[in-house]
Amino acid sequence: MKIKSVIWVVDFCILLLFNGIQFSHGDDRKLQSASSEQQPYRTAYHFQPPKNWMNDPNGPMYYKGIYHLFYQYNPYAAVWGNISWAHSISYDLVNWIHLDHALNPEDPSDINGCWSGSTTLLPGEKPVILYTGSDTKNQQVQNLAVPKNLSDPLLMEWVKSSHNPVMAPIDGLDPDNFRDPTTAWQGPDGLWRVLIGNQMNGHGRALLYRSKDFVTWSRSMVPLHSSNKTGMWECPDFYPVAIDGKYGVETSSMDEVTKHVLKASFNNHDYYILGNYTPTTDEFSVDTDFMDSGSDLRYDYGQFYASKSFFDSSKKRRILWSWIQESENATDDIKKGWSGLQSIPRTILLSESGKQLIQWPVEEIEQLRAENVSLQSKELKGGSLLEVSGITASQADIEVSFDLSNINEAEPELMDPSWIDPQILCSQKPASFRGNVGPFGILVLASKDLTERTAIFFHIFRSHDKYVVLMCSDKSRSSLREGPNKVSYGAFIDIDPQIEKISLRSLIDHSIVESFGGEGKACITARVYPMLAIDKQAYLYAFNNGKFDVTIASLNAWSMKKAHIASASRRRKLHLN
Ligand SMILES: *[C@@H]1O[C@H](CO)[C@@H](O)[C@H](O)[C@H]1NC(C)=O
Ligand SMILES: *[C@@H]1O[C@H](CO)[C@@H](O)[C@H](O)[C@H]1NC(C)=O
Ligand SMILES: *[C@@H]1O[C@H](CO)[C@@H](O)[C@H](O)[C@H]1NC(C)=O
Ligand SMILES: *[C@@H]1O[C@H](CO)[C@@H](O)[C@H](O)[C@H]1NC(C)=O
Ligand SMILES: CC(=O)N[C@H]1CO[C@H](CO)[C@@H](O)[C@@H]1O
Repeated sequence: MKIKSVIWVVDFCILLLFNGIQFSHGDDRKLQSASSEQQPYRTAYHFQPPKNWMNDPNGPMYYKGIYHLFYQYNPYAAVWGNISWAHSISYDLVNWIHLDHALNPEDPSDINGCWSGSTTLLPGEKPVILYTGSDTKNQQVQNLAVPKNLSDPLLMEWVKSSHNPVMAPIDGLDPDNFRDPTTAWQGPDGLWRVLIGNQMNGHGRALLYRSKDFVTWSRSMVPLHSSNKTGMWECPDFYPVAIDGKYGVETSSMDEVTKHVLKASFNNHDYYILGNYTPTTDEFSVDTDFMDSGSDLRYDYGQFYASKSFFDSSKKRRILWSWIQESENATDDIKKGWSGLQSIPRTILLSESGKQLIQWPVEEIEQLRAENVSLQSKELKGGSLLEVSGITASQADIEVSFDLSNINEAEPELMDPSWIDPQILCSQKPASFRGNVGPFGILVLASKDLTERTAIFFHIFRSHDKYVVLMCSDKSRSSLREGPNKVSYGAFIDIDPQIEKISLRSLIDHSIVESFGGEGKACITARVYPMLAIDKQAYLYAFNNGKFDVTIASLNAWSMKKAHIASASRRRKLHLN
């Protein structure tokens, strides 16, 4: 008798064992095996799907030992459309496995798209998703979904509620501007609260809904907050931060030693304000409001939008994810077959001053650090350039700090920084500008001949009896190509250079440079598309274009290894006689 042997063949040869499920590098490997000449802009340690369009991060959470990230995804093309919730999991926020989609647009309440939303962990560790659906009439509604099998830590399958939609644009709400539910929090009366982004008469507001059971929701007559000075608020986020600044705080925690952060996405940026929230009355009294003169608090002053935070109970920290859009056009995206990255996840804390947030890449990313170079107390003469060699400059993590002994020579021309747009100042005084104390900093993704380079630098000005620290990310010379957007970004950093070192950390990954100035007080993310400065042809320099000398107090730079980002393999069954 012939025995039919059954063997399992996995699509590709690299296997990871993950809770007994087999995964392969599938599409990723195909893309990577395409030469880097064809894919010079794919990243090595940022989160991205194997192909196609990705935008907002959705519903990040930590559940039974696993980090989950969902995100807005088009399964069919590298442009926005047919939006589904893609789903990936990780043990360490660095290495990821792509699973099947959690939500697809196939029901009346989301047939035109499963748009952004959040997860909430209900008591007994029961996760639920609230998300925006675009319904049969293209109206925005809010929907509920729950895991099919709570014992599955991967939460592979989700079931949409038969009560959907659970919130509809009734009573005069604009059905085109009613979206992006936050993670819910529970008040002292036991009711759940959630915010929905909305606009009224062209202005942004965060609607407040309450529910006992997550299914029946009623809208508070008063929004949690609104503003006359902005348009529509997308992707609101609302969470407590500890005043002692050491740990993250769970979203429902009503500890009184917190402030609350309200974030809203508008004008292509993620703006936030700080204030005091009173859970018994749902009043939110803000310290300084959105667009108030003299205040411009943004998570990031570069390319960074539609972010979302979550509380990581395993390490008691709050983590922020964000969509990092391309700075090329759709034709370029279609050609490369993909569009969009996620930022390196960042921890968020309140600064000691209580006036702003501090962000820093999650510590796990440091496991990718490989060879390093290190410099201490190195003088950078006015007008000098120093090559930093010995690492892979296209895929690197750099930490540098500067001492300024000539600070009193800073140009005295700056008036009140609250009336000056730092972004304009950075384009008026780019890296090539000859100042006094600055510009000094680093040139990344630079070609050997320096015709291509992205400069991240500081420039110190004197303003009355104080010093003002300007941080710039100058893309004006980032590529010889004509197409990509090359605006410069800028921010003022709230530090006193007389007593504090000027520090910078930059994460460089082929087409992205994420920079953290003043130990996370000002962050600037830039997307760049060099033609020459790719892979081994990328160089790193420190520079000082000011007239006065500065000192590199210390510089540590590491090559970064590639993260493992794999797809769940579809196993094929072969029958052999
Ligand atoms: C639920 O998930 C657990 C853990 O993966 C699995 O053992 C169990 O068979 C699943 N139950 C169903 C009904 O699929
Ligand atoms: C909006 O502006 C009007 C005056 O134009 C003011 O009375 C009102 O309080 C403002 N509302 C908010 C929320 O700022
Ligand atoms: C740099 O690498 C050397 C080994 O080559 C190691 O001893 C040293 O600790 C590393 N320095 C840093 C700052 O990681
Ligand atoms: C997109 O940019 C490329 C250069 O990168 C240019 O050749 C093309 O004409 C642009 N397409 C559109 C539609 O703007
Ligand atoms: C494959 C697929 O379903 N594509 C659809 C994506 O959405 C557009 C409309 O936005 C449809 O025309 C496509 O058929």
